[in-house]
Amino acid sequence: MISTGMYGIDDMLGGGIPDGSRVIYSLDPGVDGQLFMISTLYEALEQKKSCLVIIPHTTVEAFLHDVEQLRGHRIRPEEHAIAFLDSVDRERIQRQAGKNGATMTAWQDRIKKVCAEKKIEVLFGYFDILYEDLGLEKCLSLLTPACYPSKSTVIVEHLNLDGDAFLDLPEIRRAFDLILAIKSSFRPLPHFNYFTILYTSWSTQLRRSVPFLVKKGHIVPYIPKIVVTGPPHSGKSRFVLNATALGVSVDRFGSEGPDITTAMDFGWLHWQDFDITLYGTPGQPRFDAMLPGVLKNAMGAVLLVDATDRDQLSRAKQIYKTVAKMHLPVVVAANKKDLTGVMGEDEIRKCIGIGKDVPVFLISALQKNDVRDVLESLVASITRFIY
Ligand SMILES: Nc1nc2c(ncn2[C@@H]2O[C@H](COP(=O)(O)OP(=O)(O)OP(=O)(O)O)[C@@H](O)[C@H]2O)c(=O)[nH]1
Ligand SMILES: [Mg+2]
Repeated sequence: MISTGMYGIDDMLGGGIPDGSRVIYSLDPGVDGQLFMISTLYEALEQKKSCLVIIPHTTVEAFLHDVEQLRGHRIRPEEHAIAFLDSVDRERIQRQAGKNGATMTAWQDRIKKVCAEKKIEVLFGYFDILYEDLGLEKCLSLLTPACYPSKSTVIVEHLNLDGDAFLDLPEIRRAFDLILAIKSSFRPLPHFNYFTILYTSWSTQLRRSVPFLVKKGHIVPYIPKIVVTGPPHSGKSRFVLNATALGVSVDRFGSEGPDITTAMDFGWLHWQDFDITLYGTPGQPRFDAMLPGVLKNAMGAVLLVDATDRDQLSRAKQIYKTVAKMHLPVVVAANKKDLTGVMGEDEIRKCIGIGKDVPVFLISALQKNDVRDVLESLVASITRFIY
């Protein structure tokens, strides 16, 4: 198993990339995705694997310079088991092959030779320029075990100018064990980048899509906004505080009672390699006009209801309708399960009109584990959402 170098992604893949797999990191034009391949390369070197990097578009020195710019520190070839085939090799291969169309065989021979001499375990290929030289079909044949020891892992970065149709081609599905597409979208946030695990040959999991940020040379899965909403006194502030490492609540002690939220609750958490920001809304009806604005650009919502308070259910229903209109992943948390007079899930579902596909959790917002269960479910829905 080799790590992608991005631990959140390893988790989604069931621990990493199985040895001997063929992987494609497909980048949409303009998307900031070069760090995916680079992160995996750094990780493989860190694990002391012997690596071959095929960079027919550039020289070794230029490649090392670019990688240093992206990652923040330099790969020192003398300290690692790393070999290169670069633009100088490409010229040499083209010269040797001449005009008799033997370029593909020349590439195969060259890769085979380096793999054997250096006992290559992981092969990293930047093949875009070779499509022009060889065409797609021949390029894919460079990925077959005829070229390298069958236990080696092969990872290819590809600039995808042909859209999803290319990744759905049967020959692409056959050629790779993992297809990871790196894309950008304007929904729900302007200019956000995300990656999608489109296909893995070793599991039948649903496709997952995860927004990410680039932070200090690393890919960080990122959920910029989850909204926690619900009727007054349902436990929103408590939920946000117990979910997060760092949270603030703008409350006041008013004539309406203690701890009434009069602005927002904010919380930040780093969890399962995700950076997540939570926004808790104030529950008083006079803040209702805020809700659609707060939900704008949210990636998911938690609706908290006090499971002991029947009088608040019509209010919860109203809020649920507003949330449902946004077509966001949503989870309902029926709170205060530790108190007496708790309603059952069926009754809550019926009174609020909760859709079948929306999970309902019976929780206590005072229990951190309960709060994390709700978030885990919501994050899973968010990553399965098609942008
Ligand atoms: N027993 C019990 N009390 C809870 C639970 N969750 C919240 N509370 C209490 O319920 C009260 C309201 O909780 P908050 O988190 O302030 O509720 P809120 O939804 O933020 O309230 P507003 O901001 O005013 O709408 C507080 O006294 C909490 O301590 C729970 O699971 N069990
Ligand atoms: Mg509050």
